[in-house]
Amino acid sequence: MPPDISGKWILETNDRLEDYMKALNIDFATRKIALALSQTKLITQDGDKFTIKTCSTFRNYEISFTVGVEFDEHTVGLDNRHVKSLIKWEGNELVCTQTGQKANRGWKHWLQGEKLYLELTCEDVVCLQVFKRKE
Ligand code: VLZ
Repeated sequence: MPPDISGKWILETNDRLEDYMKALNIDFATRKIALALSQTKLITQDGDKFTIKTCSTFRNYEISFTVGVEFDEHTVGLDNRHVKSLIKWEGNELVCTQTGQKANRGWKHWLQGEKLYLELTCEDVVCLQVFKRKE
């Protein structure tokens, strides 16, 4: 059984988010706003089907996917690129590969203790976010 990462999670710490956004060529103004804001992850998980909403007062971003099924992802409101995304379980980590213009792009989620971790990667930059349960 894969871990259950569903729920409402609030960002606690953020490491190298600005470098990650720079690697994606996100503009200065958007980076400054994004950095200043809190983020909430709303995750629903029903077997292999997931929805992950990344929410802030500035902008929201949502994906829905089935584990093991590649889909077209348009990163509207982030860097606005088109990528092919494939998400798989690798042990207890939920791992996404985003194939497109940017090399080495993807993310992974895992649970550790009471926390939800997210590593966001683009080119040589790795951003680490840690979330705690909300409510
Ligand atoms: O999440 O890829 O949970 O899509 C920074 C956004 C990058 C700045 C967020 C603020 C990337 C804008 C989130 C708020 C939306 C991401 C995946 C893994 C699911």
